[in-house]
Amino acid sequence: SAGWTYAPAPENAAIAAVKDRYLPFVDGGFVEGRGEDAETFNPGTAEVLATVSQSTTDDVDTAVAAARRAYDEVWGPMSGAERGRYLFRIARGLAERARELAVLESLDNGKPIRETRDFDVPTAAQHFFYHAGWADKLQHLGLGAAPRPLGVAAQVIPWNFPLLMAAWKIAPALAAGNTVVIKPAETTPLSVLVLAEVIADAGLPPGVVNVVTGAGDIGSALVNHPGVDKVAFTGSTAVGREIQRSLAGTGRRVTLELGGKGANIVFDDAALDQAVEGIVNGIFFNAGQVCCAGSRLLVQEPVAEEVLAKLEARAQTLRIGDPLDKNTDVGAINSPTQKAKIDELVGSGVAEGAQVWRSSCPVPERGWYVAPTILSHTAGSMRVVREEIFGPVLTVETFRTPDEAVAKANNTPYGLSAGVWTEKGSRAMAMAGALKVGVVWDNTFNRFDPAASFGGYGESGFGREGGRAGMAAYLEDQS
Ligand code: TXE
Repeated sequence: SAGWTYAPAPENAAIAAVKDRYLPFVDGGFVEGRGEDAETFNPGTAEVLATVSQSTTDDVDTAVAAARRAYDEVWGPMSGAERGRYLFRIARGLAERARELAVLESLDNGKPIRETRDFDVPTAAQHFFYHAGWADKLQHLGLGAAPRPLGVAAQVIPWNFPLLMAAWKIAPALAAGNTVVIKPAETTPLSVLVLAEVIADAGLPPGVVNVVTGAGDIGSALVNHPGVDKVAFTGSTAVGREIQRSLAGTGRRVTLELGGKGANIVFDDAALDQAVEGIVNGIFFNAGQVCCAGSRLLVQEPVAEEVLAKLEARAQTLRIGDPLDKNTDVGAINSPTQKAKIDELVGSGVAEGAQVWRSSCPVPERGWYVAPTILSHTAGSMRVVREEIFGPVLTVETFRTPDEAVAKANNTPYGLSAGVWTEKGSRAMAMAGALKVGVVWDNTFNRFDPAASFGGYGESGFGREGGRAGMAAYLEDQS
């Protein structure tokens, strides 16, 4: 989509992309963490992929101090134009290492190489290109003084889009003049540590970006560190709530991007084959491990049977398996914990009376896989309809009127995304106005642009990433 071209990968590309051991990146260098090493796994095979040196809370102190010094002495005072040049270099560095990063991301996360190659990596690069363009524009936005950076940003990201979430967090922070300490998820640290190499190669001053490794305890130490001015978190609603509670009264700025339970709403006048493609993409992209996944299908009664039949036929054609195989449509689930959560929720749906359709495509014996699953005859009270499953599992409900569709779509504590499928533009706009979500797709799904803001209502969190609203999250205004 960004115009990259990809040469065929060499035979040993997978091996070449992975080192045996990775180190945290602090104050401009890759340094041993003071904790005990941890392993990261290849979800496609359940085998150990690499060893990662782990940060401790002392390492968090060191990283925050480095970020503070870099902010005070170099990055904060630097002109926007100069910061923009660094961001362009990072973007180009990502594009140059795109194939290696795509392979590494597939190996560490389990998602298909087609997705990492065509989506995750180019979209991450686009994000840096886009924000590079903001850096020098900020000085001329209004009448008053230029908006100011906040200082040191603590950023904690999840495992479902490791590289892309790092780009979403780091690019606007740097463009605005903040420095960063970021912690990737413990199951997917590798691509973010390669991004640190790209950042080092781009010549960024030491301390501007720091990557600490570790699990939730290190995430907690980072976001609660007194030397931090701004916290940005993407992850579970439970941890988001905990962060909000622990930061209450500190005056520190927080944005939270949490879970979702997106509705994909199909009206009877929709182009049904196109809608089916969108539904498939909405829930089986990244095996449904997507906060804005279209995990609830709401389909208008007259076409419900037809849509379900088409959907099952289409889902049956999806190839499940080796994430590195270019023909794979649905890869592995990131961790055995996540797979267990998905299996448990599907079981609860069955126990509560839902009807289950599951793809009969063979699933590899090793690794953590879940075949595409569709639960119909569901009710709004069932756990599978209420809770975020975060897997390749779609629930199906029907509706008669647009009002009923809105009521059902909004009947969730979340509010991140929705899709509306209709040939009537006026209806699409009216629906968008009535849906309490941060993003509505019309006759498409899961489309992203760095210029468009992304974020949610209610238990999906608050604050936006991307676009002008995303920049505002890293700036303080003065008149
Ligand atoms: O999330 P966690 P988990 C949802 C999804 C998934 C569920 C659980 O439904 O099944 O959450 O996933 C760090 N202070 N989403 O358990 O624990 C952690 O190390 C600070 C939706 O993996 O929230 C990791 O880096 N940080 C979501 C990150 O938080 C803490 C994406 C996310 O892990 C911490 C991921 C603490 N106390 C899961 N505890 C989305 N919005 O897309 C953990 N972490």
